[in-house]
Amino acid sequence: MTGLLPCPIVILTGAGVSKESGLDTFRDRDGVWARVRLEDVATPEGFARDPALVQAFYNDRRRGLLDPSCLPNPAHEALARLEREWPDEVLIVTQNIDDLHERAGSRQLIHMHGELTKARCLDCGAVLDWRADLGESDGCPACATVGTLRPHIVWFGEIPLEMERIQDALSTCGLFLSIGTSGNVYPAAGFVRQARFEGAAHTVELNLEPSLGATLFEESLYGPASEVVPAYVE
Ligand code: BV8
Repeated sequence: MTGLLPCPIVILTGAGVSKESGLDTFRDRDGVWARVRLEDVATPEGFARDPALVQAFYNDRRRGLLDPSCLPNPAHEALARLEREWPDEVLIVTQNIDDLHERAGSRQLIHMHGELTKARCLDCGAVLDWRADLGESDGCPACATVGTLRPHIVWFGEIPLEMERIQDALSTCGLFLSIGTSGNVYPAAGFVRQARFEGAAHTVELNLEPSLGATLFEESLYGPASEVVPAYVE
C-alpha cells in the first residue's frame, strides 16, 4: 500500500460486519468464544502448548472463509463504493481476518489483527499467501524450513499490525465510523477516544446493538450491518 494520506474518514470494522456473510462473531451467544477458549487458540502460549489445536482452529475458519457461499454482503459493498466515490479519503481499519473487504473492492485497508489467508514463517519472518490447511509438516516456500509456519494472526498479548499508520490516521480524521464491533478488545476499542479527542468532527457507531463504548459516539444507528451501513454511507 502506498504511503497513507491523511484520511478524513476512518472506519473501524469488527466481526459483526461479516456476520451476514456467514462468519461467526466472537462474543455473541453463538460466537467463537462460546465454543473454544481464547487462551487455547488465540494466544502465543496456546500455540506453544498445542500448535496442532491452533492450526486446526484456523484451518477450520479458513475453510469457512473459502467456502463459495461466503461472500461480501451489502455492508462490505457499500464501504467499497464509498472509497470509490472518495478516492484517498477513506481508510478501513479492520479487526477481522477475513478478506471480504478486499473481495468487495476496498483497497485502503489495514488488517490490524492479521489475515486468515496468510501464514508467517517463524524462522525467516516471510509472510506468505496461504489458502490451504496449514500444518507442522508444511515447509516455508521462502527459506525451505519445515514446521516453522504459523497463522499470520495477531493473538492476545501480541502487538497489532500497522499501529503507527493507524494512530496517524486517527489523529487527522474528520469522521470516525465504528461498525460491527463490541468494543471489548484493545487497542481497537480505544480508537474512538483518540479520534474524538484528537479532532475528529464526528464519531458514529453502526452496530446490531450498543457496544461497550456506545456513549463515546455522537451518533449511532443500530441494526444489521447489511441494512444500516448502506443506509448510512449512501
Ligand atoms: C495488545 C485473533 C499491546 C484473530 C483477536 C485489560 C484491559 C484492556 C486491555 C487488555 C486487558 N488485558 C489485556 C488487554 C489487551 C488485550 C485485550 O484487549 N483483551 C481484552 C479481551 C480485554 N488486547 C491485546 O492483547 C491486543 N494486543 O494490546 O498489545 C500493545 C497494543 C498497542 C501498541 C503496543 C502494544 C491484541 C488483540 C488482538 C487479539 N486477537 N483475534 C482471530 O482469531 O480472529 S481479537 C478478536 O476480537 C478478533 O480479532 C475480533 O476481531 C476482536 C474484536 O471482536 P469484535 O470484532 O468486536 O467481535 P465481537 O464478537 O466481540 O462483537 C461483534 C459485534 O458485532 C457485537 O457488538 C454484535 O452485536 C455485532 N453484530 C453481530 N451481528 C451483527 C452485528 N453488527 C452488525 N450486523 C450484524 N449482523
